[in-house]
Amino acid sequence: MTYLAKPKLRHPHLAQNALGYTHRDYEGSVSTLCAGCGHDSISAAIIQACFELSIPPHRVAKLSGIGCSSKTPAYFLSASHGFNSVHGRMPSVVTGATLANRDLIYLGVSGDGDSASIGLGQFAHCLRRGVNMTYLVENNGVYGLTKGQFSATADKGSKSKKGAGNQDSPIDLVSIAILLGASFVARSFSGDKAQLVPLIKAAIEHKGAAFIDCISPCVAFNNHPDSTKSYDYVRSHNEAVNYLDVIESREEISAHYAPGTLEVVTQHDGSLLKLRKLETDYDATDKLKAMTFLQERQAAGEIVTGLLYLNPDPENLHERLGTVTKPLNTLSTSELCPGSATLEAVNAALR
Ligand SMILES: Cc1ncc(C[n+]2csc(CCOP(=O)(O)OP(=O)(O)O)c2C)c(N)n1
Ligand code: SF4
Ligand SMILES: [Mg+2]
Repeated sequence: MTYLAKPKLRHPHLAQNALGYTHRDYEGSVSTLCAGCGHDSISAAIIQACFELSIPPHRVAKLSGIGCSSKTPAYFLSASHGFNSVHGRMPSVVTGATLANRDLIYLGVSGDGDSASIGLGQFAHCLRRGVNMTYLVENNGVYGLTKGQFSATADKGSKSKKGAGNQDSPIDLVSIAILLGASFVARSFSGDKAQLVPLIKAAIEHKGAAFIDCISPCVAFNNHPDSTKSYDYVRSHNEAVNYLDVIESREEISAHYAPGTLEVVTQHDGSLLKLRKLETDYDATDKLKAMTFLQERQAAGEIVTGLLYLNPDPENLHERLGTVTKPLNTLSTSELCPGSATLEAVNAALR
């Protein structure tokens, strides 16, 4: 992968987080994507979210597939673990990694081609199994890296840059994610950092399968007025169901949030999500209503953004499988090999 290293120079008075790290400590190499690509804005939001959460970069594992979107982990968190897998196969690699080491924070970055076309099966099984991760799709409706063919999220009738019309029905990843059992499902827009950063923070804090579909215009192949993935279209058809802020569990809830205007949802790990409701009275914890609402707004040509569904008490893959609580590489020889008596008991149970 081509990449340009960033100069080490930094302003001496950059803001520091609780760990004493600056923004620069969460950056990666210089992006080689097209100027104006939505994916770069998403990388910036990931950097901001990790900085604000004061995450030690070495505790993060960032994994991806193949595509312009899947190249982006090179452009953030250079001190984190990284794995650039095969096209559409990021979910199975994350599943294996999380089973081997449950203590890392897993961030899967994918594209609409990577997850809705070749990797649809992998996407489905990862979410239905409740893999504890943040799964982020940078959705531009095209295969950007291979020069703009329609992906499975492109709308029926939408036109390619060369004028060809798409005949197939689109796949709506957020609807599928809710249906499959993801316990945190959100949609956002790369150009809306104020909404995207808190959503990424909340997804990272969530202890289950958290999915974010982020509309991310491809300025090279899909940013014309007829495309629902263009900057202009999303800006004029965006209906935000809620504005989200994350209150980390180690901080007190500040008093300046007026009572009655907010809904605070407590997650399983004690972290709190603060939802500012609009007049639609949207309830993110009601799965059936979330699905109906999505279908209704979609039929009206609107793109609903915000936290669309949340199970505040999620169960993840480790709980379902009853795995050991320690990362596998920290298990001692006696834990790995409990002795002949235990082996004999296991064998006897199988006879
Ligand atoms: C198995 C396999 N099939 C096809 C390709 C060719 N290929 C590379 S990237 C890509 C599509 C990427 O689209 P998307 O995931 O939407 O990412 P984007 O570039 O739009 O961000 C394709 C088809 C490949 N690398 N491997
Ligand atoms: S081709 Fe599209 S998706 Fe790829 S870097 Fe350029 S603008 Fe971004
Ligand atoms: Mg794409």
